[in-house]
Amino acid sequence: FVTNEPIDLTNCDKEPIHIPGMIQPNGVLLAARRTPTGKIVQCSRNSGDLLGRTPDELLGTPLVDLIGQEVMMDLVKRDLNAVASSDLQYLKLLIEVDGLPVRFTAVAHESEGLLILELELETDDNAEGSEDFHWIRNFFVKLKQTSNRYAASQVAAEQVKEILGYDRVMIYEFDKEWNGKVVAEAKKPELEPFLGHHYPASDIPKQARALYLRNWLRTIVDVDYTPVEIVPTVQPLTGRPLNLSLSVLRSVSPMHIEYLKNMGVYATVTISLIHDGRLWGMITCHHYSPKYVTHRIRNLCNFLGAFFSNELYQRQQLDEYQAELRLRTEASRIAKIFTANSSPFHVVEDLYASENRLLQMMSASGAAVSYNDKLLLFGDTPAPGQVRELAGWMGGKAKNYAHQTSRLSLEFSPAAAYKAKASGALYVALSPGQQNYIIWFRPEVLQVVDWAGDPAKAVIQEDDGIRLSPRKSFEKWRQVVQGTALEWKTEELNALIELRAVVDNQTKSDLQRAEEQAL
Ligand code: BLA
Repeated sequence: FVTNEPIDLTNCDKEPIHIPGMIQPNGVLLAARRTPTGKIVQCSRNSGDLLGRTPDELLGTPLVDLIGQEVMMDLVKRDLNAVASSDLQYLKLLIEVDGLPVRFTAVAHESEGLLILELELETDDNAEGSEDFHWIRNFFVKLKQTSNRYAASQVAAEQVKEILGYDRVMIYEFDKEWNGKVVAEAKKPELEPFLGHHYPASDIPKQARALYLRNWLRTIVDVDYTPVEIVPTVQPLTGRPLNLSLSVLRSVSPMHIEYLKNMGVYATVTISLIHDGRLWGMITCHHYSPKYVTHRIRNLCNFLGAFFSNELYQRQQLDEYQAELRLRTEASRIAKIFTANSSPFHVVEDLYASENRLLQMMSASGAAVSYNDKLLLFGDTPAPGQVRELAGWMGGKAKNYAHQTSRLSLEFSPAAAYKAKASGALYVALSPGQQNYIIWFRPEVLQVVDWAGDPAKAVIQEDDGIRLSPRKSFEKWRQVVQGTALEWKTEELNALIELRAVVDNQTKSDLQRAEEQAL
């Protein structure tokens, strides 16, 4: 998707972010042919600063001259494809710079046939080993102690914040349309909370999400950096710019840099949360001044992120299973109201007594029950006439006695009049002819969502017509989700099966009545 169009707010998903031709300045990038004597064919312009050798001095010379025989052989033999995402290994190198030995840490990967080596100066890393074990143990123990996925997310955010020494760490979760929500947050107390904030899918464009599936951890050390060019621009094997998809130094999209600047953020670490080949969320970390994080700590966070992602997913399966059991019990209790009571009067009485149960079981804000030519309304619902009209439409759409939508007014236009109360509707028929039914309602998402803090305070630039700020993002998200409610969950839909007993019972009594009349 290489494009020559200028990139602006309308086409960010076209920006070829994997081939910026530049890196961040906190390291040097070298590209060489992957043979024991392979020559350096591309390098970043800052090589003189860090390695004491300018690009002119490096280009065309064998990489082995710089890094030594042993490391070079290792890199030629190693399976570099495995290094990409989650591999914990990085190299430690001693390179002579202006006559003195200097320590570097480096990561290597392969890009379209070339060996890419990215070197960063080694910083004080003394605590290695025992510290890591301490972090890992703490993380595991604390995660295990939590009882649900939000508590687990909170622990992950707190632990990562502590490990990184960052100002703010958020767990950001995508919905089906790739809009996102901050589901857990650990932050310095004086910072404005972002917990519960929603953002539109376009804040993290499609090609970026695709890239983050392959490259699990990224960092920006200082948003004010001056990008460093890679020379020459074109990689010799492909005739195209060097593909930096798996690079750790890749220069970041200027669009995203602007977004961060507008938020007042100076440094970020972002860790992909992946399950079954799907990016379901990210750990996004913000620091309000420039901050370098060592390879060791980045790798540790990458590992803990992968562990957390897996752990959370397993829990979710368990949570869903338990939720379904609970829901089925609730649903069969509701079913019994209809099947066990002999008189319609008692049915109605019991229904009124079960109002809370009826609403809570489906996390609904309103419900309507039509029974025996009566329409009973619970909680927040459209007017009786509107409910009857809606029941006609939903009954017509029903398959297996049920129909659901979480975007009612977009599918059934009369519902626009009451979309605030009912953008989600879940219908189940209680009699074969559908005279008896229940409809649960959920409000438009916009009615229930708010900013956890004062949105105005999260704004840095507002009146410049630029949308790249959290406040403008929130507005965009509001437009995107207009007329929609929270989705009905699989376990909620599955529980409806318990209400089939009511239909069966009704069918039986109808048959009985018919037989009695026939006698
Ligand atoms: C990337 N946008 C991102 C990333 C995040 C966000 C987390 C990944 C950055 C990384 O991995 O380093 C968005 N960050 C957020 C959100 C929060 C946050 C929502 O902390 C909430 C708290 N972004 C826009 C618009 C465009 C855009 C309008 O908002 C396009 C015009 C582009 N975002 C954009 C691009 C990237 C990005 C191109 C990829 C950056 C890169 O990896 O080079």
